[in-house]
Amino acid sequence: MDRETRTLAERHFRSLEGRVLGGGAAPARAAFIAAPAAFSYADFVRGFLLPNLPCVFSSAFTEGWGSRRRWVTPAGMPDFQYLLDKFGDVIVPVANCGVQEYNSNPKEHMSFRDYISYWKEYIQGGYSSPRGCLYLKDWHLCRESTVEDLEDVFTLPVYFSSDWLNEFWDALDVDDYRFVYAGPKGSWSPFHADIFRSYSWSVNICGRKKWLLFPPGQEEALRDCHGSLPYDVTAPVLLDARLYPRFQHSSPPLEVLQEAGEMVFVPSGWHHQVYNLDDTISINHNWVNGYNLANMWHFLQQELQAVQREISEWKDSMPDWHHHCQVIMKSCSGINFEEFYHFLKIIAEKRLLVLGQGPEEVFKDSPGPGLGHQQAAFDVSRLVEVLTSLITHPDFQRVDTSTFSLRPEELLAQLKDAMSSTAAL
Ligand SMILES: O=C(O)CCC(=O)C(=O)O
Ligand SMILES: [Fe+2]
Repeated sequence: MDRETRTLAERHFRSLEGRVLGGGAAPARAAFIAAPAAFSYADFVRGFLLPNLPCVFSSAFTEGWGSRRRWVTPAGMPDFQYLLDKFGDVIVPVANCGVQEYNSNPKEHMSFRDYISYWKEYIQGGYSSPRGCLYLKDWHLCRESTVEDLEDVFTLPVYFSSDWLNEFWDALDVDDYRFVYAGPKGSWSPFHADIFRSYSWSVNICGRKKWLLFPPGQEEALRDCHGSLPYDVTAPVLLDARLYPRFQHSSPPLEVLQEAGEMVFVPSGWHHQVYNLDDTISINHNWVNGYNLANMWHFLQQELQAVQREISEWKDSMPDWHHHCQVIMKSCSGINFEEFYHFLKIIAEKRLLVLGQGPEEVFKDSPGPGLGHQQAAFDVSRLVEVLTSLITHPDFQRVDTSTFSLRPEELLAQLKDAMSSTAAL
């Protein structure tokens, strides 16, 4: 990140005064970025991260990826034999697209070998099977494969390289948000927004996808009379004004057709529904960084409020009611306020370390926007804003922080110190 982009981004967040990145109305079409050489990280910040808008990168951006050469036949189909030789024994999660379970699909686990036999049978059966349409989703390929098998599968595009979510999980070595999706023509993902209001990027290794994208807030008009969001935004039942009273006032989604090799950027909080138009394999990552951190924090506060509403009747009779709300939140949302603090702390400590180093050390291993001083300084400014809000939140004040290795107030003081010394960088 250069000085000018940092100044622009910091000014943008100051002008928001704590409000989160929104979406406004959907543009008529998503921007298409044709040439890697003509598109810098600063262009991505200005054009898409700050306004929180989607875009599509041409296949030239993924031209050199090993997966695009090795996983695909000359006819553009998944190379089943190659993939079986590499990953046949791996156990993968598989969703049944034809069965609705709440707003998602039930999942089972099977070997990749069994999934490929199913897929071939599905194609031979004219894209139909008594087993239904099965979709391999959320396969943690990176975590579950050897370094050799992953060699040159993909190269993380610089635009997505500031990724605190995966940085955090890598530091703990227990999870990640790097996925492979693979499914036949007709498989699809129901309407949703991504976990913690993260961004997503998605590359088709082979095949094509159709995306229906809704800017943040527009999902409100899609709620049914009980306030629930739909499973399928194209279902005819949405036309029934008694069940979906606001649907007639909703705006049509932004439609994106993603060709093989192309890369889609999904901004924070945009709901979406996705169809595989061909037999398709994609690599999808979820990521959070300084630009959508406040969106994540805002989302977590909403999640806690939802839990509190749900068990409000026990507020007076249940000892430790607030603590129970945090426990429930952790099991429903995967994270609670304490863990969010831990996430901020891990990233903050790494940025403080970078700012304590000389410029030669910092740039040694980080080409492109990497983790240079300007990026670390910007990250610290975002951490200060969100940590200040977390510390002053009444529900965080109820969390027992006495056993934490670093007290939140102390961490905030260190970050503020660092921030004042980065002003002149
Ligand atoms: O490709 C799909 O089926 C879903 C992808 C998705 O929801 C995402 O990348 O956020
Ligand atoms: Fe998604």
